[in-house]
Amino acid sequence: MARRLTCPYCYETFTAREIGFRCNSRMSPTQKRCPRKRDRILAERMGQRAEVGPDFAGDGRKPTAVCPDCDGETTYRICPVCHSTLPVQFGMVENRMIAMVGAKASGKTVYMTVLLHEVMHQVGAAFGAALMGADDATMLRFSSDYQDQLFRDGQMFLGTRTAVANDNRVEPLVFRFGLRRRGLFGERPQHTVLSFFDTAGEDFSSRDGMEINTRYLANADGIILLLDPLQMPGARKAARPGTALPGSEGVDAPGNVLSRVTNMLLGLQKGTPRKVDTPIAVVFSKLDAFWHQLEAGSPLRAQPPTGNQFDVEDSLSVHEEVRQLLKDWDGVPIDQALENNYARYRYFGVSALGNSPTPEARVAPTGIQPYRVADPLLWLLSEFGSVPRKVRRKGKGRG
Ligand SMILES: Nc1nc2c(ncn2[C@@H]2O[C@H](COP(=O)(O)OP(=O)(O)OP(=O)(O)O)[C@@H](O)[C@H]2O)c(=O)[nH]1
Ligand SMILES: [Mg+2]
Ligand SMILES: [Zn+2]
Ligand SMILES: [Zn+2]
Repeated sequence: MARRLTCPYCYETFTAREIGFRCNSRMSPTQKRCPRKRDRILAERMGQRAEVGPDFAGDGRKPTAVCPDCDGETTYRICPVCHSTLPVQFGMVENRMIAMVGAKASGKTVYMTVLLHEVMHQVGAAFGAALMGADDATMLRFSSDYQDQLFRDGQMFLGTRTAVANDNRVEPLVFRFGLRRRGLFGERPQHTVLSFFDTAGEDFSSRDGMEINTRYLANADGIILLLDPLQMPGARKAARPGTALPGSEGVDAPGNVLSRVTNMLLGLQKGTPRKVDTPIAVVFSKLDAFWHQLEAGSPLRAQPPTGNQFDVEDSLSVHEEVRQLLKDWDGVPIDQALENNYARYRYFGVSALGNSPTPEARVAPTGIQPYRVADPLLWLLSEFGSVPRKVRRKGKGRG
């Protein structure tokens, strides 16, 4: 059976052959030009109403095709299901979908924004990596809806619109992650297409919302589950005085979100029940509210190692430290649920902002000081084999 590819925009799957084409609507060698018009499927599935060239079928395994109407050659390849233009080299480079899930107000949107910003700047530079939007819409949307609001205007986000309220759509941000890797033939860039989608917390507490998210989760290659310690009764009381606490009305306990996601993933399995194989990064957010409680030698107070590899030993010590914290936070059931149901999980502790926002929902005057935000992504990339691992001690278990 031909390998199935997943569209980074709609998460539907298809074979390379089924990939379609879109005419570029330019003057062709035979002096014809296809008019642009609205693409009904693109409008319905992705909410995009711009006028575009006509779509046509061709052999999607090839990088180009000739338009039957105008004889012009096009390089625009489109998803056969949602008609989004696929990233350059789609099907030829790694394509990884990363789903971000978590309860309402757990910090998903803030975290995603800071994570992508960091990888585009500091982390990317240290890693010899580049991250760029795979398409104009992603670039525009990432800067105007996310980056500017937080980094330029210093404003927190309103709750993310639920998929149900958004015409049953989820709109992923699609990036190309390029890493210079030294190989046999000198340095050559290795590209991975990364698709991130940020859900609304409410989507995990309603059946309809859950259904829409099922396809996305089922086809995700990695999951980032954000858990907010400030929403855990055992931790809330230990938060630094003055921390902005999330309201508890309508908020799902972190353990409940995990159960819903787990039940859904297990429900998709056919045959003998086994553990979920999708790697899941279990990320505790807003760590800045707990630093005062951690011992001076805690790996969650240390600066993460730098370098251009994923540091396995450091990651495992953070993992163990979080597991210990879970005991104080009445989070042992979370640990058991992960151990029983997931073949690959890893704990992380991050602070996207480095400080509590002001009561006016603005970035603190000290600015945004991200802590360990890239760790979960680097772990996932190392699980995919897209980022090299650094193992210091022998026999220290799997990375
Ligand atoms: N102390 C602290 N608070 C944070 C941090 N990140 C987010 N918050 C707080 O958490 C609130 C919610 O963050 P969002 O990222 O909007 O949460 P969300 O998970 O996207 O919420 P929904 O879209 O409603 O599901 C923010 O307005 C901040 O008050 C952090 O790193 N530290
Ligand atoms: Mg949000
Ligand atoms: Zn044409
Ligand atoms: Zn698609």
